[in-house]
Amino acid sequence: MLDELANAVYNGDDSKAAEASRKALEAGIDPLVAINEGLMKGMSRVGEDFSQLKIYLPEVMMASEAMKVALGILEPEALRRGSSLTRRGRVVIATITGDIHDIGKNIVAMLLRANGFEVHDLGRDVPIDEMVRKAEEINADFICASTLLSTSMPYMEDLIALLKEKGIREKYIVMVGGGPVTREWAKSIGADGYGDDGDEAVRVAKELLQRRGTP
Ligand code: B12
Repeated sequence: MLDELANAVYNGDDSKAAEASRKALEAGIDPLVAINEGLMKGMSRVGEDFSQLKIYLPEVMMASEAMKVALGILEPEALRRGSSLTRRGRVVIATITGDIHDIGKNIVAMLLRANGFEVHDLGRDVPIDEMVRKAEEINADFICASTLLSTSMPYMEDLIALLKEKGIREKYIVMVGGGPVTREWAKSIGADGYGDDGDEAVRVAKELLQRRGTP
């Protein structure tokens, strides 16, 4: 069944993606497992084949549409299951300036929500001053920035510089992630946390919040 989900994404088949998602839920598969071990496997095959020029942008767009359709079915169930958890922290998340990739950011946002975080998702191609403005407005604990484009990575560094310039760096836990972002690079720009995938993002967020002394 997980293979069916992966194949539906890989083939960019919306109706199969919807059907496989419903079947997985009916069969009692945890929606987070369906996402991580089904949909994400399909998308990483898309990524590999795209890099090797075995497929082109239209196929990638179809795959991301199929992934969104499937997430639309699996996500509400994942959230329903996580909704009994207590609030763990307030998060502002966005894909940073210049970048429209949002599948990974959406997954991180969804997993954080499913784990009890209050998530304010600002979308994609979001300027850093808008992220900071929102964080100040809602008194956030976290600012999370995602990018898949190496050309947008410098804006993450600018985000931290902007917080310092405003004298509010210590108010926020800054986490970064996305394809070209590495643990080492995150550390080098002074980010507080990094996650290779959504699961790690949640684990690190919980650890950082605990270290800060917030329940
Ligand atoms: C799908 C896709 C697209 C879709 C995006 C649809 C959408 N709504 O997101 C479309 C077709 C629109 C697209 C467009 C483009 N793309 Co594109 N795309 C991809 C592809 C195939 C998959 C990306 C993806 O969704 N992965 C699946 C998700 C689940 O993984 P993820 O994003 O990495 O997220 C996980 C982790 O990174 C982490 N994470 C993510 N964010 C965060 C944030 C935090 C805080 C934390 C802790 C963790 C975390 O957790 C996530 C969940 O596990 C990649 C190839 C690849 N190998 O990644 C290329 C890729 C990212 N694209 C690329 C490019 C160049 C482009 C274009 C510029 C192409 C063009 N010439 O127009 C445009 C972008 C234009 C723009 N201004 O943004 C390059 C980027 C190269 C680079 N490093 O700069 C890649 C790597 C392809 C390649 N090999 O060349 N793309």
